[in-house]
Amino acid sequence: MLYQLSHREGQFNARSCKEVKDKYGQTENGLYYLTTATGVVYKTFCDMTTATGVVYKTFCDMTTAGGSWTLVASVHEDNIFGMCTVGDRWTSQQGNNANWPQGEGNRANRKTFGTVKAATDDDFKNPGYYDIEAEDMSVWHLPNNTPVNHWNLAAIMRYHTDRRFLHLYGGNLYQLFHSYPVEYNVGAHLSDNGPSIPIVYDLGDKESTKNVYGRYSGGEIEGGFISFRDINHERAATAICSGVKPKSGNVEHYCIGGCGFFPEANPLQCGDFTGFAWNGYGTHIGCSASKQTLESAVFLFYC
Ligand code: 3S6
Ligand code: CA
Ligand code: CA
Repeated sequence: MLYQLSHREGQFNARSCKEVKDKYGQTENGLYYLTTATGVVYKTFCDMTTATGVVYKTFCDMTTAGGSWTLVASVHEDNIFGMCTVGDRWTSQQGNNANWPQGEGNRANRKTFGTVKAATDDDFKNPGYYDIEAEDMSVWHLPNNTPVNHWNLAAIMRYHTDRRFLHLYGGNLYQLFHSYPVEYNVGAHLSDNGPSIPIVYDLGDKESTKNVYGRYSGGEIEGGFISFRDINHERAATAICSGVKPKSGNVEHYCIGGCGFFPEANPLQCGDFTGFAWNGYGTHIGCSASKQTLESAVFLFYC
């Protein structure tokens, strides 16, 4: 399917792809401009003005499960050998550092970065990440450097949640990660992990999810879930375990993002894709994820 990119740009005043569909009847997948909520800003007690929303462009998936899904972020590993160096925006660009226990902190702040068209080439975080009040999430694993008009076909794993779990966690990941900070030494593995939510696969299944990660790691995970803020044996926290619920504390091999400090084999596990190349680059043996996984970005959508 080829998306038409330009004719509809700028036409709507919508806060999410759901509004683009529900209010304006748009049903085509593609790029749309969205606007964050307008609100009252108090300069002083007596002087208030209306803040205009922030306008940004992102991708809308109008078809999956009959929903309208807004792309709010992508997590991309630019260099698995760069251990918390430039490009590890979701983890830390400041090195593997115990004095930097939350790393960049970008999961729980309003900083934005990247562009929608480069979302398979670099990290992407738009204002929808914190602005949209959502119920469910959808996730696509897309090979690096895939152009927008091929996204639909190029995905290697796709799934969504359907239980409105985000209601329980403040309506988006910004709020969820406030409740479950991705921070070194915040708790212990398994006992202090964040929520694991059942998923419905749109491409892939429980078994193929195990093949996404290392062969040994496959025995440490259960497919069919998305999990948040999972902690490893050394008390390092990761952000998202895509497609899996961890059964052990070696979460650095199948959970992405992270805090600013990973004690084990310092600094080998620090990065957006943490310890995905633990037993070699793309080998898929031991705890190494497959090459396809290593060279794919993880797209996060809200509905
Ligand atoms: C093949 C991967 C097993 O898991 C890893 O090995 C894990 O992250 C480490 O904590 C562990 C030791 O290096 C092996 O005992
Ligand atoms: Ca990155
Ligand atoms: Ca480990």
